[in-house]
Amino acid sequence: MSHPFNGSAQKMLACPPPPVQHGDYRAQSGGHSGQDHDMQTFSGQRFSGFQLLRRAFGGHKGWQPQWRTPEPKAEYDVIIVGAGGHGLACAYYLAKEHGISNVAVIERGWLGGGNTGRNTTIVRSNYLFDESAGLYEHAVKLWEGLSQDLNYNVMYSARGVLMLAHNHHDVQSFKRHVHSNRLNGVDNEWLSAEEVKAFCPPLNITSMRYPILGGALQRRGGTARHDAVAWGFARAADARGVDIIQNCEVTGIRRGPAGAVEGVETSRGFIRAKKIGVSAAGHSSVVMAMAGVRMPLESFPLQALVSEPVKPAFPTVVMSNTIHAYISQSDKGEMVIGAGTDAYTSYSQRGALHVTTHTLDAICELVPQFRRLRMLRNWGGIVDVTPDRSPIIAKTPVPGLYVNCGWGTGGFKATPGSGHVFAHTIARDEPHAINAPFTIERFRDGLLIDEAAAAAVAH
Ligand code: FAD
Ligand code: PYC
Repeated sequence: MSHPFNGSAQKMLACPPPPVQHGDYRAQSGGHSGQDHDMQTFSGQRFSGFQLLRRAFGGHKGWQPQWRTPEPKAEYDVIIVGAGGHGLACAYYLAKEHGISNVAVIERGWLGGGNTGRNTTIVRSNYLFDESAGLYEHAVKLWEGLSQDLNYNVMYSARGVLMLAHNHHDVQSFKRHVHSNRLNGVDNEWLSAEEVKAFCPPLNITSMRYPILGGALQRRGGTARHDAVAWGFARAADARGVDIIQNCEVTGIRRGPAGAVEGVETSRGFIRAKKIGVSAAGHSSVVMAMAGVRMPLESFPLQALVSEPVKPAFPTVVMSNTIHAYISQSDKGEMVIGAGTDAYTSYSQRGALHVTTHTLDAICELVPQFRRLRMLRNWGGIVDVTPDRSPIIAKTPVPGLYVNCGWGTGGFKATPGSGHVFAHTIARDEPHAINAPFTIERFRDGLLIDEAAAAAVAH
């Protein structure tokens, strides 16, 4: 599958490299031994306006590949299963913040080809409970400086996320979120129907089944460029010595006589490690079962679709739980649209047609002029959903095994924050204060973090 809504952004970002063999550009850049080398000295390829100009005059020849294609080593300090944004971010922060760079990220397909490359890129932190506000706000703060940190334009665009209220219950629920968010230092504000219209003029606020009564606006919310996030973390992790092994499926997790992990069986042989972090999204329960751990997860297909590209016409991100649709405009001009999961569990990366037609009905009601838009393509991803719609980022009952999963329909927004606290959990063998509540045991102990309402349209 190609990236679902590839846009003009790619022209601004250097494209991912063709695969090169281990060593190819280490030689060019004078060798590399891990954490001693920062991105600049390793690849000699920091991106800047000056570099773009210089390369333009040279016909754009000489850009180096952005990451290596190494052969797996026999042993690593840490293995991360899954090269989505979360796994790559974790590897990056392991190297950057904990000095652990003897790390492999093992990916059965291509990096960023899972939900990271299939999502609709909404970023926000307007969750109800203190625990979630802490986690998602940690991520938003990292988003705000991420392009600079990675030296890679992840195109974080704080264009606002507006959640529409269409009935009395919505009004009460969103006002409760606004108050709760503000108490937690998270920006969110209530807009009247007229203020909603002024903020997003294309919206039809009156002549519909459920007229818009107001909305909750998080101005710092918005979007980021999904594939750039995967590529930026991959490049930065690779530059710090992390091996990203693509086309390598984890088929088993080997445990020793005392129960601790010893390494992973893969389609390219056994790889030893005393610590394994699983970040496999929709397939988390499958991978965890390899170590004998049963997860409280269900996996569903979630779909999205994009229209033909048009000129800038939609200024923000709009979500409506009640009529069940959400929409934003990509930088290329496509309307990026989605709604809920299919009603049945499945591992098929496609979904039912009636879900998309229902979504488009709702979009035509919200923004009547979009009736004239043609839809270009749709796709699906497999999302891993917990009973309380909050993630799990935790140690597991198996020594040396850690898991980051259960993000369901809403984990893209958390990518840097999740990677950051998961790296802490693996490096220190104890959770960061921010992810301490997000255990597996909460489903046994009843300490749920019920974010079904904040999970919004998609659940
Ligand atoms: P992934 O990117 O899926 O990475 C997991 C990787 O693990 C995959 O690449 C997979 O190939 C690999 N893997 C699995 N099994 C194995 C194995 N055995 N061996 C090796 N590798 C393996 N979230 C938001 O915050 N905002 C949104 O607007 C939003 N919209 C969405 C729209 C859609 C249509 C979908 C499907 C999801 C959406 N999400 C959204 C959710 C978001 O995409 C995910 O929560 C997030 O991207 C998960 O990131 P990840 O890195 O954990 O997973
Ligand atoms: O979590 O904001 C979200 C979201 C929107 C669409 C899918 N997930």
